[in-house]
Amino acid sequence: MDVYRCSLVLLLMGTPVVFSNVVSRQERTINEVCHPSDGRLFSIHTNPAEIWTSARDDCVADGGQLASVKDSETFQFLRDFFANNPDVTADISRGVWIGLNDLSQEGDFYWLDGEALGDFHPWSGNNPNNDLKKDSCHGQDCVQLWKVRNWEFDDDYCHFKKKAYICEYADEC
Ligand SMILES: [Ca+2]
Ligand SMILES: [Ca+2]
Repeated sequence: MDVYRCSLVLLLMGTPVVFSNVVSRQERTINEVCHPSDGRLFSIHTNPAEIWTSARDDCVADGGQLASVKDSETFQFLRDFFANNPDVTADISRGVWIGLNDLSQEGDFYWLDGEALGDFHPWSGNNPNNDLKKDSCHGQDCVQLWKVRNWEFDDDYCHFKKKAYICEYADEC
């Protein structure tokens, strides 16, 4: 590990968060869809793509949070939504961030509401693999859904991969 480079990265990460790319709520579009049973509105933000931490902050600034996908109903619902909306699928071809991460402790995945990853965890292939190839400082600590992996969970690089992201807003449907 290159200690100097890692220190520099950490220094940059410590700078104050600036909400310069906050995407304000738009009128309901094809990119917004109601959860079938729990009242959540999912809003799929595709432009601009964001690194995970910026996506997380944008959702919060907008009154929501990066989406939780804690059960098979929600997971299958989103997959069906993507399958039925090819325009959305095209916009999220590089994957879409959700609110699951192991930033605090490697291998311990938590949702942004503080709940630990439960029994439902449709990891794709050999994931989570915390691949270190492109970021030996951190590995992969943030989770995406990606068509290439059949929309199953995949840990990816939080700090430089820019992707679309799903915000959820409680009690909006
Ligand atoms: Ca990790
Ligand atoms: Ca991975």
